[in-house]
Amino acid sequence: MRITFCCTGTKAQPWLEGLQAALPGAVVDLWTAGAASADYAVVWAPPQQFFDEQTGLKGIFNIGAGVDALMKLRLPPGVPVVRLDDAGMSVQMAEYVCHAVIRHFREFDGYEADVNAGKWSYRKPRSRADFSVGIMGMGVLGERVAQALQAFELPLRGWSRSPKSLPGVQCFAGEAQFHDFLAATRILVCLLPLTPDTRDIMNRDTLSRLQPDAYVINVARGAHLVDEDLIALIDSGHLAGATLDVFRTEPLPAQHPFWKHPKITVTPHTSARTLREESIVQIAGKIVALERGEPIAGIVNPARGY
Ligand code: NDP
Ligand code: OXD
Repeated sequence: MRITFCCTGTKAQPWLEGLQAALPGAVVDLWTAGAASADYAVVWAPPQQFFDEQTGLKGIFNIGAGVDALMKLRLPPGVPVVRLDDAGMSVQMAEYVCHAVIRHFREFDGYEADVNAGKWSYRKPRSRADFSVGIMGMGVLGERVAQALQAFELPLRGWSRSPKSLPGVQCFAGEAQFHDFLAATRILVCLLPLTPDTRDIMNRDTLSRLQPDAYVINVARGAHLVDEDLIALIDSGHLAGATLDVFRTEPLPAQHPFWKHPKITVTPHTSARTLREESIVQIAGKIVALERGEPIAGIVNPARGY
């Protein structure tokens, strides 16, 4: 069995060694233009040429949860595309989102500024009931985030494509319930996949429907958010601010207003990193399962785009 590795922006050698160790019977190679076609591909944002040449693939493994970069390419028809299914990302995402929610709710950003100015000051405790957290995208990551947030007793709501029932979470589904979901949300967390249905989903209209003084946390993809609409709503006072981990252009360009905005916190797409060892175990296990003709989780539905 041949496995080809083509991951833009990723140090290849440790992956090649790890995959080889996990699948000792396989030949594991770094893809080069013109290479013979392999059985399985391990990829992150490969060029179109990769798929044009690799015509014998039986499976395509993406080393991330989001497959939006892959979905833009012409993929070989009928070949399963498999995304990472947690692989150590959900606990990181839970840490990141809980930190951002609590930092905002408890006004730790304000305390930090006060302390830096040498000020010993108190703020009036806020009511938990006023800080309903709404999670858009209740999949592998969204569910784990909701589970983690339950410890802090903030009201929780979740929105997904198909209806769900989760203890302690008020669940909304589909376009018909989107506005109701937004209307009572004070802290909005985006954990949607980027698809034609979700691109630009956080815009002037939808963000205006949130509770006054709402806060936005985007940890999914930059193209979910219309940047200038967010800034306009923060500057007009409708929104309190935002924590953003993902951007339309990454790295975030030096002149982008997000960098210096006093009410926006920026992190460099780091909320849930791909963990190499966990990912290799997952991918190798799924390759073995596919070879045996067994079903696997995490296959992308091309019609849905995630
Ligand atoms: P999943 O596929 O497990 O979950 C996606 C969720 O979004 C599902 O609940 C799905 O609904 C819902 N959804 C999809 N389309 C719509 C829609 N049109 N309307 C309403 N709900 C919708 O993905 P993950 O949880 O694993 O990952 C989510 C995203 O997080 C990734 O696609 C990626 O972009 C991003 N990500 C970001 C990282 C970072 O470091 N910043 C790291 C990892 C991922 P349903 O349940 O009904 O299918
Ligand atoms: C992912 C990411 O999709 O890291 O896994 O953004």
